[in-house]
Formats: sequence, C-alpha cells, structure tokens
Amino acid sequence: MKTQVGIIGAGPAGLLLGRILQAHGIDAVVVERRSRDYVLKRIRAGVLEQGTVDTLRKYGVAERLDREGLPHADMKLFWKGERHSIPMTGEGGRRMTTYGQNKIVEDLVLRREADGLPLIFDAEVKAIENVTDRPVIHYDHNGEAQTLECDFVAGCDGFWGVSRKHMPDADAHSFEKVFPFSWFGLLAEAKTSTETRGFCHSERGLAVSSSRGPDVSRLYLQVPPDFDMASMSDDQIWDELSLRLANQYGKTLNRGPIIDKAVVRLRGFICEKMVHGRLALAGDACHTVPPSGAKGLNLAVGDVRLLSEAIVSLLQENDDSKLARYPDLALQRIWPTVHWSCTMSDVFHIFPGQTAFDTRRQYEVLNFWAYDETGQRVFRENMLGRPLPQY
Ligand code: RFL
Repeated sequence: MKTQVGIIGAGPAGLLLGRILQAHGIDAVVVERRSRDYVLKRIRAGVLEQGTVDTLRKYGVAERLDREGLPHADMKLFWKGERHSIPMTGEGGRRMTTYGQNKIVEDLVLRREADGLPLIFDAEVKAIENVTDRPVIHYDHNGEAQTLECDFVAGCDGFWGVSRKHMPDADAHSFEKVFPFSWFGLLAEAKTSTETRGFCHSERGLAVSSSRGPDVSRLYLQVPPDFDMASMSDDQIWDELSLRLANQYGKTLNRGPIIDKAVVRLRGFICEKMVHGRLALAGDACHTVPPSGAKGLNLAVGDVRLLSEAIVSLLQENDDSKLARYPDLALQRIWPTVHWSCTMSDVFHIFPGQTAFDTRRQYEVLNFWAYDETGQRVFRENMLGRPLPQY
C-alpha cells in the first residue's frame, strides 16, 4: 500500500492530524495497534483548553462537544479543611471545558469512517525503514506482515510507541522525572456535586473529583507506585475518597457503581528530538505530563496544529523550512506546560518522607494561588493554557 502520510497511532494526535491533512487535500493512512472497540472505550483525559475546543470546531468535529461539553466557571482547590474557588475565565472569554477524550476519539473515528478514509485497527507497527528518504512502515495485521510506503511518517503512537526509537540519539535528547507515586483513576456512575468537585490536598494524599457528564464522575486517588487495584473493594475506594474529599469539609460524596479503574504512574518526560528526515513525532510520543495539570491532550493538539502546517508546506510546496522549525516552536509551549504540570504534582501530593515543614510550604503555594491577585492570575493563565506559537 502507498500513501502520502503514514500516521502511526489512532489517539487524539494521530486522528486529528489525519483530519487536518484531509482538509488540505493530503492523503493519509492511520495505523493503530489496538482494536476499534478498545480505542473507542479507552478512558483518559477530559479537560480541554479553549485552543483545543477551537481547533476541533475549525475542523468540523465539535458538534457533540458543543452540545455536551461542560464549561468551567471556576476551579476549586481544597486543603487544610477549607475550600477555595479560583475564577477561570480568561481574556476574550477563554475558558476550560470538560469533555471526555474517549468522546473526542470517537467523534474523529466516526468522521473518518463516514468519509471513507483508511484507518486500520489491530495493526501493530514494528519498524520504519528508510526514514531519511522514502519511508516504509512495516506492520502486522491479521497475523500477516504488511508495508505502507509513504512520503512522510507522523509518529503519534504515544509514550510506549515505536516511532521515537527511530530518532537518532533519542535518549541523549530526552529528559525525564518519574514521581514516587501513581494515580488510581476511577469512572463512576454517580452525580458529581459541585461542592465536592475539585483538586484536594490531603495529608492522606491527593484526591481529585471531576465530572464527565450529568451522572458520571471522574475521580482520582494518589496511591503508591506499586499499587494493586485489586487490593481495595469499591466500598473501601469510596470511603477513602470521602476521607480525603468530603468528610473534613462537612460534605457527602455521591456514590455509585465504579465502571472503570486504571492506575497510571506519574512522570514528566520530553524528547526534544522530534524530527529526523521524513519522520516527525507529536503528542505523547515526544512528551508526557503528569495528569495533575490536565495538559497532555491539549499539548498533543498544539503539536498537531504545528506539524500539519509543516507537512502541508513540505508536500505541497516542497518547502521544509517549517518542518525544521517545528521542534523549537512546539517546545516553546511544551516545556512551560510540562513545568506547570510538575508544579501541580509537587504541590498536591504527599511525597515519601515528607515533613510538616514540606507540607506547610505546599500550603504557602496554595495560599498564593487562592488569595493573592498575582497568584490567581498565574494559576488561571497556566490552567487556561499557553497560546500556540506561530511560524
Ligand atoms: P495516545 O492517546 O497514547 O495514542 C497513541 C496511540 O498509538 C497507538 N500505538 C500504536 N499503533 C500502532 N503501532 C504501534 N507500535 C503503536 N504503539 C502505540 C496506541 O495504541 C494509541 O492508540 O497518544 P496521543 O494521541 O499523543 O494523545 C495523548 C493523550 O492521550 C494524553 O496526553 C492524555 O490522555 C493525557 N491526560 C490528560 N490530558 C489532558 O489534556 N487533560 C486531562 O485531563 C488528562 N487527564 C491524561 C489524563 C492521561 C491519563 N493517563 C491514563 C495517562 C488522565 C490520565 C489518567
């Protein structure tokens, strides 16, 4: 098989890239390791920056988002038994919107299928050959080895993908911090009350409560790095969430059946080597943020906006100057955003060996964000997200 752009990975980055290239008349084939069912059901991010919402609107995949997305007027932070609300509307009405990543992925998959464009599930990419000239993607599909010849390859295959391995000296250009804890993510059929929704610093460890719809809650608990999900019953999970999020505030959590559970290790990671010949990386393939900043999906969308422009120039005008600038421009947004996500992690979690002195320092940062005008602005601007650099 032949195409102009081979896209590895049907996450938000790969699917959106396919959609933008389609709008510019460029052919692409998306190759995805997992099954269609798995990809559509995978629960992950849910907090969208305005730039992400605007991008999805611009490319005609925001009809359901406009109907079902929940805008945030504020963000609540809890600590030391007190609750504080930080107004979240920025200049020009910029705001954050809650809408599940699984729904974005579904909207993009259904759109691509309706347009009759190639999207191959259950197809694991094993290697990319001839990256500097005319790349060939080698993948396995239905037990058979297949090839896809391309003019360009976009590695949108997430943190554990194969694309980054084809960047020369990727390790020498990579920077990583692994945090000494994990998040236990839960999806529950339970109404999220506005009173318990927010980010909570607790001496028992972080807890987060957010909403994914009128009757669905998304909840997180800080847990040890080697946490075994089977070690807690659903009642124990709700009891722990209540202890951290509700009891000391005189509130009660709405409980309901837990329909999804996952444990994710927190890490910050950036690979600055994002382009080599006719291969470029985007999204989690070249950076991972701890989920505490709710930024991973938003960063992926920013990368894809920049990369798609570079690919259009390369393939339609034979101009590779934008591709050469893509990493530097994208990193102008990636580094401060990864820094912010790590700062949120530093402030809200209890670290091994943490002293009362360390906890009081965390309170000081929270005081600054909640009560100081400059601190509120710092918090709001970081949560609302950075503008996309322009070529
Ligand atoms: P993805 O979504 O990981 O997609 C990569 C795809 O590539 C496929 N793949 C391969 N396909 C073919 N051959 C191979 N060899 C392949 N290897 C891998 C994978 O199966 C997959 O389908 O990366 P992408 O597109 O870059 O998107 C990134 C986002 O998914 C990620 O940054 C966010 O989910 C991060 N994140 C959050 N981001 C936000 O903006 N807001 C949030 O509120 C938020 N919360 C979260 C999060 C991530 C979490 N976890 C589970 C990591 C909460 C959690 C718990």
